[in-house]
Amino acid sequence: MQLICTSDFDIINKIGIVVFTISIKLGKDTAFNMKLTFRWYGENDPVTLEKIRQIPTMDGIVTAVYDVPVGEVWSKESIQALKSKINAAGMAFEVVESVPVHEDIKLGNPNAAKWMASYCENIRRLGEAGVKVICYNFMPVFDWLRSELRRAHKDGSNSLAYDNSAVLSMNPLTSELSLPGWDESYTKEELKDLLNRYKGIDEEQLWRNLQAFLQAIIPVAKECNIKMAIHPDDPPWGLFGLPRIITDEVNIERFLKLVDSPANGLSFCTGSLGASDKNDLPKMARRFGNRIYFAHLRNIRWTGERSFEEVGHPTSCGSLDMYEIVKGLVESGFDGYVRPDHGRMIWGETGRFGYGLYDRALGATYLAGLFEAVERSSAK
Ligand code: DNO
Repeated sequence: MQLICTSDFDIINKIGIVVFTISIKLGKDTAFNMKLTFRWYGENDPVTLEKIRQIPTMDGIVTAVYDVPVGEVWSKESIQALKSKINAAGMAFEVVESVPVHEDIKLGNPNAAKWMASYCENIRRLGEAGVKVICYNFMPVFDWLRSELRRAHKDGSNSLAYDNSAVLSMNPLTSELSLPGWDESYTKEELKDLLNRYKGIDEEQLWRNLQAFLQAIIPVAKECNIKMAIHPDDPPWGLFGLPRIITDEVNIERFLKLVDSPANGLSFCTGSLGASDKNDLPKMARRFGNRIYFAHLRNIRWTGERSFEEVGHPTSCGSLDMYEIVKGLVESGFDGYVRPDHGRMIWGETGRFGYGLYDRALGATYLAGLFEAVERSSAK
């Protein structure tokens, strides 16, 4: 205090230098190994890069080229444009979610080879642009699926929810409901045709098709210094007679061995795997930590047999022990990319379901705090 009041310019200058040195040191000591990222849906996303960059400790953006049909090669210009925008906003572009897999590959039909070649070309182009991790999934026809988009909570927020009986009562061919994950680009006729084509595909056949895909892409990913990170099935059980296989510990072990390479890894999505109360997530985080390259960390609350609703990220808000999950990851040496996942809609926000700004930003700072605490106490 006394020193600061002095008018001696030199002393103030020295203090300035001292203070600066201390803050750098503090910054280092409080940093964590994981890299915090946020999903951004491109120019049309109301959650802008300028807003995202103001979330404390935000390192990078997770996004994709959205205007190219599934399976086609992304232009180098589009990839470069994404990278430049993200870098100009002060963040890194090192994770792509997703490069989607064409249904012909999952079906293992004669066109699969052609689509795999395009997939490999996308890996090469993304590698050239400095991308380090590519997230994808191998769920037939539907991606993530919910029965409700705005489940109301007592505190006035709302979120996505899944009620098994509601889903079982639906027929994807006749239902008028449009749910996230249901590809609206299919007409009813196309969807019917696609579902029919899956009739001969059971879990074992899907495993074989996945293995063929991995055998084609993993060597290319390795060459390009990219880690492939499969996203688990959400929810982790078969639906409408379609097989789902990235669902639990045993199957993930099997998946990693299909092509046992460091380039073949996981996106660890706690909300997806955690929908099944049989999945012990802290144990899985520990067991697979060295092959987890991307973590989607969010909480859910079980509401009945195969039913759940999405809640705020902290442990006390739901059924998953986020602290033990992060501890499991850190102690297994995880130093990959993390992103908060689906948020509730709070503070009157409207927008893309699960992907508003506010609750995901709260989730991001919560996760940053958890990692800082766990990493610093584990280092002792
Ligand atoms: C949902 C997302 C998934 C994920 C894909 C990865 O919010 O986590 O849609 O992006 O399954 O391919």
